[in-house]
Amino acid sequence: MRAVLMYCPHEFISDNKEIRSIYKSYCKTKIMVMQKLHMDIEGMHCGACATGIQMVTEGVDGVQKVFVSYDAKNGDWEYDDEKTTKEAIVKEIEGLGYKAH
Ligand SMILES: [Cu+2]
Repeated sequence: MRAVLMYCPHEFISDNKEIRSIYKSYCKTKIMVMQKLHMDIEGMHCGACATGIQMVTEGVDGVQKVFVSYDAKNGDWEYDDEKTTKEAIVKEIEGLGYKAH
């Protein structure tokens, strides 16, 4: 089943898990706030490396948005922290032979 992303009109985006859970219980709207993750990536040697990391991590269940930059040697992810973890995303990247931290 695919998650539907809806933002509550009363809600503000917070990185704080406790604040988000308070909002989740308050609001009648089903809220799914994505966890934001920024990591540096070591070992990329061309744009295809970035594309590969992007495609593989997009395939992780719960990952909603990915942008990997070869030029900046880093990436940004948005994921549902009830479905996946930072560790799971890192594991996929390491499986391709890169380091992410
Ligand atoms: Cu490459």
